[in-house]
Amino acid sequence: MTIAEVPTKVVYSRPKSLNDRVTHYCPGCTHGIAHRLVAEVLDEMGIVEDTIGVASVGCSVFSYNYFDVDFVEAAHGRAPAMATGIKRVYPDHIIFTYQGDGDLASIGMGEIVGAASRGEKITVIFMNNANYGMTGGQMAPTTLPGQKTTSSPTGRDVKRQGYPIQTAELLSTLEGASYVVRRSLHNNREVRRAKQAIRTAFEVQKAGLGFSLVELLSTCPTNWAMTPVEAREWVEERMLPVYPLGDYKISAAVAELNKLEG
Ligand SMILES: Cc1ncc(C[n+]2csc(CCOP(=O)(O)OP(=O)(O)O)c2C)c(N)n1
Ligand code: SF4
Repeated sequence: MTIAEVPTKVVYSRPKSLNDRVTHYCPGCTHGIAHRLVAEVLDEMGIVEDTIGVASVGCSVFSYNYFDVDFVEAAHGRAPAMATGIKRVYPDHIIFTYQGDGDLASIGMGEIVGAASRGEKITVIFMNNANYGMTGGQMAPTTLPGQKTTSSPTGRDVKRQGYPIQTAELLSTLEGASYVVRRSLHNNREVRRAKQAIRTAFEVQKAGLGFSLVELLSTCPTNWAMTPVEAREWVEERMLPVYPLGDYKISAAVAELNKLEG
């Protein structure tokens, strides 16, 4: 048997809704993994033609280059407001925002609280990498106590700069939120669990059940000054205790939907 005759089975290929282009993300950055998971879900649900993404500022500002779906770009923090408007004009479309922690939990905190409390039928993918990645690694609302950043060179002092904002926990207190969970991208098992959550978040929107958000603990090896492997270990050792993974809000209707889908 020649090599050409050996039977092969493709088990891994590029999702159709991800464009074939060179990434601008740093080696070891988990933005790329999150993009892939979202694209896999859009493909599997067959909603690519009906989906509109809203990009935010931050390293993922160029996410519109990677997804082969309609996309708009929002000003800093305004993605949930823009997504709200689009969803109201196109209620049959699937609308998602893709936002970093600087974007969502700092300037955009009012926008996300408003959208969640109103129960807007949008899906939010929220990347928490504990700093402002794109602009050079400054302290973000999510920066850990004691964490050194370019704007907190001696470490975040909670007496001066306050405590980290736990976004999933905060938003889960709002009546309008239907599905709010936190997952992580630091190892293969958690990546699989993250994909399942992203799928559920989009299913919630498809079923018209209201606001859904998946917070994803993410790496920023460049600004953390770590190797990709060290960055993953840092997520596990340092971020998980401050940001426990879990299901923070699952409305009764969403629980019913999950049961139906097994
Ligand atoms: C209104 C406004 N304020 C500030 C900025 C500068 N800015 C651009 S990206 C960014 C940081 C975004 O960081 P984050 O949302 O954490 O995303 P990451 O780059 O870490 O993925 C900031 C402050 C801006 N573009 N617009
Ligand atoms: S700066 Fe950080 S968040 Fe931005 S692409 Fe690089 S590793 Fe990712």
